[in-house]
Amino acid sequence: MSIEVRQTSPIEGQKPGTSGLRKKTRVFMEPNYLENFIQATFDAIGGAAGKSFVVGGDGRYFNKDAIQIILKMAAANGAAHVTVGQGGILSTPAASHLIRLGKADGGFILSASHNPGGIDEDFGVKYNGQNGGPAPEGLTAKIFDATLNIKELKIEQSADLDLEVLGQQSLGAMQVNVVDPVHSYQELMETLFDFNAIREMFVGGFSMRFDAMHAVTGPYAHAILEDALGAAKGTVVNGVPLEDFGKGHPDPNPIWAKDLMDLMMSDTAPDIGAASDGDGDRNMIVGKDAYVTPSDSLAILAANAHLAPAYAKGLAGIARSMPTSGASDRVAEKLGIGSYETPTGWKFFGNLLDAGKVTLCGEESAGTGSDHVREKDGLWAVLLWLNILAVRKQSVKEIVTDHWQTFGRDYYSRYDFEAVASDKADALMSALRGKLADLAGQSVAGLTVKSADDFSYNDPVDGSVSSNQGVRVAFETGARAVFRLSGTGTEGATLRLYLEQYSGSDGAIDLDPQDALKDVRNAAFALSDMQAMIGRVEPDVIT
Ligand code: VG1
Ligand code: CO
Repeated sequence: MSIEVRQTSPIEGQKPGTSGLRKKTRVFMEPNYLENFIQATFDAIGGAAGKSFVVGGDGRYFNKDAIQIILKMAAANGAAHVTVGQGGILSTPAASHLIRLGKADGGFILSASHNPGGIDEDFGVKYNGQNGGPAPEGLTAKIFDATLNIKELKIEQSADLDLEVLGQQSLGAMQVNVVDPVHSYQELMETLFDFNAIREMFVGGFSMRFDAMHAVTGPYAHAILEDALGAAKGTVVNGVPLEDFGKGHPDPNPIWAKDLMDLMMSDTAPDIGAASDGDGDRNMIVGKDAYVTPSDSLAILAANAHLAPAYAKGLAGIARSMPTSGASDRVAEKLGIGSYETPTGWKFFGNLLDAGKVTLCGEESAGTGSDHVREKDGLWAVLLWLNILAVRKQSVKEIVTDHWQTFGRDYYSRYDFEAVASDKADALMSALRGKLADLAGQSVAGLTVKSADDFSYNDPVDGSVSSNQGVRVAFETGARAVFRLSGTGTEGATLRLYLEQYSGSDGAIDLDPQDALKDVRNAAFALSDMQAMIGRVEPDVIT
């Protein structure tokens, strides 16, 4: 066994986005592309010598090869120990848990989440720190800086390890432990929720469909929902992780999980439908004839979390990303606890969770989680819903309606404009930014602007400031429009327009969301001059 010290040079564009570095798979497969980024990460954290890491991914194409490379580089850089999921599989929340459980120094999660997988699709890598959470902006900046200054990388010259065999192996002086990807995660879930109550509910005839979308949650859902909780065999569909996710788009929303949506809107709908994304950190919840928006789901989970053992003592506070609707703020206010608004991306919740300021966090993009790990967690959200349903003994629809009757309803929808030419998307955003200063008080398409700004976040824990996090425009009618560019795409720009309209508990709560959002949508199109700026107002995806 010998260590190769390979001369290399910087590769442009290795700047981590909202959630790690995401590129076309073929780009990651180019000589030294992945290697440079991994070495830069080791360099940015002050070296790997003597440290321990967790490595795993969502099983997409190139996952296993990438893991072998990372293991050999960790060994060559002097790491003491690496824990790997069997077959290279670890969901994002399970990886976060293993980092915390084993007190590792950090971990590499290989995933491009909900983006399609395959040699012609997307791949990604993300570094998480000691708390189990995504590297904060300060560290991703250091990693990027290191990619620009890299001169050499170190990699062990050895045969590939067998990642199918559980247990200890060695790679040079480094110990590698291959673990069952589900086991520790399942144990954690058992400490959080009342498995007996959920089991009884299934025994009583409660029915469910969980769509794993051919992605990483299949093994987790089989073990937890069917084997441990007694959901009927066949509850989990598309439950075997495939390298190309069955050529699908493993994004749990009404568009990409259409089969599940159709079932839930039909006469044969089970009591609850749920789905998760590529790496298992997102969730979709849908009742019989009742799709629950992620923003509402966060608010409803917050209002009912005390019904599950882990949260019986109440919540410390609730955090949501800026584009997420204000529904959870209303719950926090009623509970008399803090509410926080952070930029998009789970990395911004880490400090609040570590400082004990919040217990639950959520994003409009189908991400919900708590202080049990430092990532959003798809199955956790599903289990919390099941626990609440088991205690309240009501349907999903009844619980949602009751919530709206108590708190009012935040009509919500996100419009995604994909593959927009980057220069046009940038021009739209900068034109908008240029208008913000004088916008308050003006009328746009019949709505009066209450406030407008480019969101800037002051982290209350470490004092760091993150600016230019999205343009938000609030109207006197209780409506809000938010504009931002995606930081997870791999081609062109994706413009996201987030629309929201609050209707109080005495107002209408049963409108079609697209009708309820008509005025703010028109105002958003007018304000951004969208047709002229990008040549269209028809989004590719509406969620
Ligand atoms: C998107 C979502 C964001 C989420 C991020 C990572 O980012 O909007 O809420 O945290 O994806 O989720 P962006 O920059 O494209 O809007 V995942 O499940 O892709 O790790
Ligand atoms: Co994800």
